[in-house]
Amino acid sequence: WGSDGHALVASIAQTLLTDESSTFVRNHLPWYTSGNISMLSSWPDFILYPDTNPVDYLNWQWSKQLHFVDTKDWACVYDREEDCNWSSGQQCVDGSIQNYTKRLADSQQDNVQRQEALKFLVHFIGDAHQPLHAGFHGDRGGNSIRGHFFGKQTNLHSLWDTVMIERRITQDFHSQPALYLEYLLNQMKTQYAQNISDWTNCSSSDESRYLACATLWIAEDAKLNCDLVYRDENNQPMNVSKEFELGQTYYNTRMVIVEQRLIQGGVRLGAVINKIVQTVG
Ligand code: DCM
Ligand code: DCM
Ligand code: DCM
Ligand code: ZN
Ligand code: ZN
Repeated sequence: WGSDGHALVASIAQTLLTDESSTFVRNHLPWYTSGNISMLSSWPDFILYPDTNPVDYLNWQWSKQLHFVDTKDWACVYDREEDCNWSSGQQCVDGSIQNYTKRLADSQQDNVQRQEALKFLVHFIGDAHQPLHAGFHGDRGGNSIRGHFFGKQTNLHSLWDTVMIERRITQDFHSQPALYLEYLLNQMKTQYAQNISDWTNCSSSDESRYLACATLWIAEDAKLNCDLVYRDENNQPMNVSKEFELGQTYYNTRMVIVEQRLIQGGVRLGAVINKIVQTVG
């Protein structure tokens, strides 16, 4: 997601934190945030680029691949052993979520390490819910699929990261992300109230022993990609060899999914932080 998406996921999570968790995040973030997890939710993107971090961006390039994973083909299946470089250190969004939940829960880690772990975790649980952060191998998560949205040049990844969300906030919420947050919180409490306990469960997955079920979330991304993300308004598959022309129909039908994923990401991030704080005691 772009900065709006990450801030929304973090703000949704913030409303679900227990009192103990609120204190915990305040103690594991810089003082100037007052424990507001959305304030540094885009920090992992911010450090990567010369325009936002000219002095130091080269030192953070190792973390670039932790934002996503590529699946092998059009099978809509995520294979964690193969797709997440399991043998060479699990350098993908799935492995990084497992890694940073463990570090945050580990009181042996020093405060600098745990602060960094919290900032990464808030961001990566968001990215794990952007379907194209588990895109097909060979199209750079949709960055290589170019085309037009309402006549304006963009690519499929940016469309899902930022363009659709910004359009929604501009058109329906007076360009105010805070009003959109209120709307999403209301959706969470009404439309999706029945789903929350499912979403915070690892269900049948063998991940229940972990603090976060990232493998399951990424499997959901893979399925969404085949069903909806990589399909145009006539239900035809999209790929790098052809420019797309998308507008109102794609926007209407996919925005519902964007919103569901933002809410899911927020609900799960809140639950994971609460679980970590319980574990630490
Ligand atoms: N970004 C940036 N500077 C760049 C390229 C991208 O600040 N030169 C930001 C824009 C998006 C975010 O990174 O908000 C997308 O990051 P990702 O797709 O890794 O989540
Ligand atoms: N920063 C950020 N995201 C923003 C705006 C600013 O991550 N949207 C930067 C400001 C500081 C840095 O993050 O330079 C704070 O991180 P640290 O305490 O690790 O230096
Ligand atoms: N990205 C992705 N999958 C890839 C490559 C990149 O999801 N295989 C994401 C990470 C960034 C965005 O796309 O958020 C832009 O990447 P870059 O800055 O490498 O162009
Ligand atoms: Zn992205
Ligand atoms: Zn990211």
